[in-house]
Amino acid sequence: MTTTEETHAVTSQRSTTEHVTVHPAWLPGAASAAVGRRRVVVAGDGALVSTVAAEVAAAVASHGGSWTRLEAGAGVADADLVLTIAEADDGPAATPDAVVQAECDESFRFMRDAGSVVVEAASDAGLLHGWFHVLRLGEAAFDGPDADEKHAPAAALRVLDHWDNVDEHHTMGQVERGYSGGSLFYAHGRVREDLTRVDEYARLLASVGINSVAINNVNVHAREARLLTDDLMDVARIAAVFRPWGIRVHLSVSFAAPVTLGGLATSDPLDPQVAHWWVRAAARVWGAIPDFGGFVVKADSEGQPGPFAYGRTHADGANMLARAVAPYGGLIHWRAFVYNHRQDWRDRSTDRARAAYDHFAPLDGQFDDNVVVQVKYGPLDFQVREPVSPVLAALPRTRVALELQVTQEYTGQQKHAVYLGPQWSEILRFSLGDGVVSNLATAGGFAAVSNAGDDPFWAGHPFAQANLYAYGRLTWDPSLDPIAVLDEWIAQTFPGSPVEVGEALHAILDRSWETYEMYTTPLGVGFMVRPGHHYGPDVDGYEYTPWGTYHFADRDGIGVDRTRATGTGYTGQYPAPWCDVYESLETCPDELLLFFHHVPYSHVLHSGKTVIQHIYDTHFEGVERVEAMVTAWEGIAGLVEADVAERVSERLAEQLRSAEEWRDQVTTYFFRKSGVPDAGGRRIY
Ligand code: GCV
Repeated sequence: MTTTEETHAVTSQRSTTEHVTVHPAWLPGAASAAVGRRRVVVAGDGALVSTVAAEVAAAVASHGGSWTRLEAGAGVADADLVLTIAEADDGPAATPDAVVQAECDESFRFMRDAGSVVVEAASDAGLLHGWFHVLRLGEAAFDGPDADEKHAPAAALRVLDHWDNVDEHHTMGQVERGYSGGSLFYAHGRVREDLTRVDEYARLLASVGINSVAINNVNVHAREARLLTDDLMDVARIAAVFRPWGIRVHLSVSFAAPVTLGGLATSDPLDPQVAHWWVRAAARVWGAIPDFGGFVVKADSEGQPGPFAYGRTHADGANMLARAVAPYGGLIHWRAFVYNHRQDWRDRSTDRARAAYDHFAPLDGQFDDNVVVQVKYGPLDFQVREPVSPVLAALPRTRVALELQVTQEYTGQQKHAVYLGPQWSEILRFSLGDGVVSNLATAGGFAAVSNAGDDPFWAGHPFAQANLYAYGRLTWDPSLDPIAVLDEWIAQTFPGSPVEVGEALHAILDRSWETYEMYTTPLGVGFMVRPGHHYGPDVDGYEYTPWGTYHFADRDGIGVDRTRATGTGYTGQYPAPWCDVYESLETCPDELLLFFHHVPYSHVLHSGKTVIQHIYDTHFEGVERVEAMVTAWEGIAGLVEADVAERVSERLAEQLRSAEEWRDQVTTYFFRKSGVPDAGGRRIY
């Protein structure tokens, strides 16, 4: 059958929803041109094979090719591209229609023989990944030498968490730490009727291998809690939109739900009535959404309820929930972000960085198999520079997910162009015990806070789309070079652009993470942001607060002594060699010096500069680099679409203003504290 009858709509051009013209991100119509002009065969059964078929149908309809859909195992006709489910010895591998299989084999094989391509997958999810691989390669899929490659994700879980509130008027905004307008899922206090953009978003996520989303804030307020009850059928509508893209939906739930929603007197995890309440809740949820993914829980953290109130451990809490969802193959993503947010700043012995390890390391081996302990990449909170969390090495008998932040809470809030691929790559390649990735790959995976919203550019800053793209690509294959990933994003987002466009985008973005670090908080000390919204400089903003994020700058020096010898002992949470590397001033890397040590301003870094001169130099150079970004952009702005040009220009102007503000406040603050003049004699206020 050669057909265009598939019902699923495929968006490949700018779409217009609710009077907003939406940018196609990295999947513009041009992306499908190489496939669309060829003869394509799609063979096999399964819900996601139908998605692939619809994609192929749309591509050939736009570009003049042809396509055929065959039964699994049918003799394959002459074709340029065959997308097929592999014949398994023990029966069909495809998932049953309309249900995304949990943790199936998502791999695919890519074979090229004299310009003809066969993509073969064990499951329909794998075939969808294979399809997007071909789309990403474009003409290059068909050019080049014969090939036979196996592609498989590094880990089973590749999740995006949305910190979306249903309530548009929430004090934290509709999307907590969201910089891209309102929520994609909710409007006017309820789930949107029109989920067209959710469908487009799901396609973007599927194209980079994301297979799960959590659709509400981990801070679960009263309105959001009702997603689990009154609004469950609306959640089912969202799940139905994600399903054809191989993405399972999760909900964040409140540990106190048996009390707040169920009217019980307690949410003690060892109380049988509480366990029963969750068993019934799970039965309701999976009854409505058979392929529901599971629950995300932020417990005993920043005011959220948890098992501590009942003298129970986090294993007690997580396992009680895990048992309720286990019959359905559900997961509990239990966050390790647990610390005392009401500490006394006068108390130098309490170290927030220690908290997650102190709470969770003793529980290793006590969590049920369907609990995934979700660990932020650093011990504090998504700072521009932190050491990799030692918790990732402390739970060898636990499923663990590494949590990253695509939304740029502490990295410029999508007003600043900051490509985070290099940061994530550095974390993913860091060797901690057996290596972060091998620890995660066994059974865990990756989660990240999404940066997407209902902004026409999805992410506020058009360049922030690159972070969403890179999160998917790097968690599928952490060995990828983040700059090569950026190159992929540029090629797909600006197809057919003159070569200068790509060059300028690389000039702006390749080292933008480092640039942001230069003009903001120095040498790993962190924070120095305005309290509350976390944008812009305020060196002492958190210094005398209960949040545990201090720099301890005085007239003589700066930094947090986290050594075993004289400080909080945090270095002792690391396995060898890091416990010693970080302990010693001789071996501690410059970029983390102030995270681990309190040193005088005159301390000489490995770079040969004093700490104070490093602070001056990096802040002046950081601003110069932003000026160079602006110049690079001005050179090509006329070569890209007008709305993109306008948005980027406006954001770069703000980045420059803000970088100057950071430079002037930070250099002035440390000049006033230390009394040491800048050797370069530059203007300090
Ligand atoms: C959703 C940081 C953010 C909070 C966020 C929290 C978390 O503290 O500032 O907005 O809460 O992390 O990860 O739970």
